[in-house]
Amino acid sequence: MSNYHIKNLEEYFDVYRKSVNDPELFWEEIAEEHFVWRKKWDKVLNWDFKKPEIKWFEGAKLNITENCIDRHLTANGDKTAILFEPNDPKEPAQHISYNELSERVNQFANVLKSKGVKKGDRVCIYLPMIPELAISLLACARIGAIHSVVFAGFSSTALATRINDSDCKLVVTSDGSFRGAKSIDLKGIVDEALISCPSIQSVLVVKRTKSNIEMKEGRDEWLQPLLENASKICPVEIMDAEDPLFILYTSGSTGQPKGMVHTTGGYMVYSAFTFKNVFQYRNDDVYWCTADIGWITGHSYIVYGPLANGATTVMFEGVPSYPDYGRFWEIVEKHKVSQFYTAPTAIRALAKENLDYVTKYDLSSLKVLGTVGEPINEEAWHWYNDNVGGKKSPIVDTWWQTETGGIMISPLPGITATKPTYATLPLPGIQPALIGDNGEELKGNQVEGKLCVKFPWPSIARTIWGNHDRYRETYFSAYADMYFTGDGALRDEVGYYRITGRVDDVIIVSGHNLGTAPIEDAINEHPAVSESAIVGFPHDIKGSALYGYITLKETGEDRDQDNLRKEINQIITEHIGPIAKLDKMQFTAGLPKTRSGKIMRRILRKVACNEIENLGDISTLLNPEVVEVIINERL
Ligand code: 7RM
Repeated sequence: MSNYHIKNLEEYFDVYRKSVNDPELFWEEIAEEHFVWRKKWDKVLNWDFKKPEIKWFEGAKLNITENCIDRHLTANGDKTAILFEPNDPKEPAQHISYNELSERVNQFANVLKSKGVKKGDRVCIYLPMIPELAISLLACARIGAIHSVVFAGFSSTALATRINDSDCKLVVTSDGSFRGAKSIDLKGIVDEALISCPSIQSVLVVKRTKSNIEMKEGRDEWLQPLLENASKICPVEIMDAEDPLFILYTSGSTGQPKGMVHTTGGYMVYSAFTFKNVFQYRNDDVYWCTADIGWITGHSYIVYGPLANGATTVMFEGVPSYPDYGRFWEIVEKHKVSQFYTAPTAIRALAKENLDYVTKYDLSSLKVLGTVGEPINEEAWHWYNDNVGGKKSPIVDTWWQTETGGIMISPLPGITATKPTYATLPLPGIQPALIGDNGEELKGNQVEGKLCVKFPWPSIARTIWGNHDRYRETYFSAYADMYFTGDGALRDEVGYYRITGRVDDVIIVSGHNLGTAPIEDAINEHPAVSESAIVGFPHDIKGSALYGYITLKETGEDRDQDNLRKEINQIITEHIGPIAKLDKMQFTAGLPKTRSGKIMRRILRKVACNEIENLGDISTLLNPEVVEVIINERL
């Protein structure tokens, strides 16, 4: 029996048991049956969390693009691999078949080679959500170059920091990008960044917006003419399973981002296996993940996981609000999307708008809904379930991290009974542990602690680029022999996990440890409240006191603020107790967020503490403009 595609709950428990009892045998069978290897491994797993060192499929040889492209060509060459939906609904969608993808990746790979890019070189990709973005990842992978995608909403400073950290040789960018009604001058941002990036030798520019840009002689070249002259055949570079596939930067507790390094074999196996199971992908399904490829979700679940399974994966260039708030649902109807994967922040934003934007579209093609990136609150979960899924599409609340490479805890749709706000059960191969205040593992159910993982899985990041010490300190030093996630979680009476939020977000008020997440959950239950974020600030008597930033729904905007403050503290008192009442409440039009929808509490904390001189680089935010408003209106 193949363990690869789990079809019912009994099978899940059976497969899970096998994966824990003999992880090496379990992953070996999956790797063997479902992927193309040029040479098999000598050893399935070698690991030591103390060093830390983790190696999967050592000795094996492969190329991930052979698995994502070439092997599908004989039987499925005409199938759509990438379904590109442009920003402007009037521009036609593009159906890129596996055959066409193969040719375009090979041409791109040959262009990279002609620029002197070799195995192990780092290539920075700074592109909007256009087909060339996915193609450039695969082109790098084909020749063994390590891609480092930088989200094309980041500033020149953030871009330069990332290019320099890993000494990239080449940048792929475009003239500009379309985002709703706006267009952004990407090339100008690259030019500014490159003033301080000595390692960059060439810049390849995709023409997208046709805006006027400067091309630096000897460094910059338009990509399209080079592609047209390049061969459509490019033999793969044979990679070791543990050769790096990509670097992806994630923000840390310090200003310096962490370049998480993912390697080839294990990442491929795990991203493909989890894609198949978490989305229960079937041959004719059209799958859509709305994330940007500049985020790990896009790497694993727009590009590698779906393509390794021969799936049709939608790439959307635009935003959910353009030309109106019905855009997501219009696309679902138009392409008959079967699986739809998005972030809670997007759901909350859309839930604020008129329901007509949803109901006017036929969403009957949907079979599975997914969320990722942050805890989903109960209200948003129900809105998604009722109005998008029509109460018939299971919601997979998927918990994972840039560091984990793939989904770790999630329901299997139609198999695991869902429970709002719960990520439910660990996927096969994942051995979570909850750790108590004294560093002890909390066994049994109905416990709450810090979320760790006791055993390696194939797609765990192997190091931080250029800083293995930081890797050890951040993830392997808090608890012996465990990977520490930085998140808190509880396990309920049936063993379901609920992620409660980052454990760094704890505030001690008069000696009481208060997590920000439960307080925010309570506040968000107020009918006038859209979102909230709590931080601590110094207080003479309590040590720390609570400062809340609260955004209101449209219906709440004309409410009397003093009354609202009283009602909100009343709800907090009911849910948690008077100790958790807020000393200060600032109503604000928005909260500063990362591109994946995570609230940047670091900034809010500084504002609450009046430390507004040194906010660090805020340009990586989705909405840096709200910071100034928050500063000006601080209490
Ligand atoms: C995939 C991704 C990782 C952090 C993680 C959590 C939070 C992600 C969920 C979640 C509750 C979820 N990578 N997080 N998914 N919290 N429920 N389903 O998001 O590196 O950008 O972020 O995101 O805190 O540690 S990430």
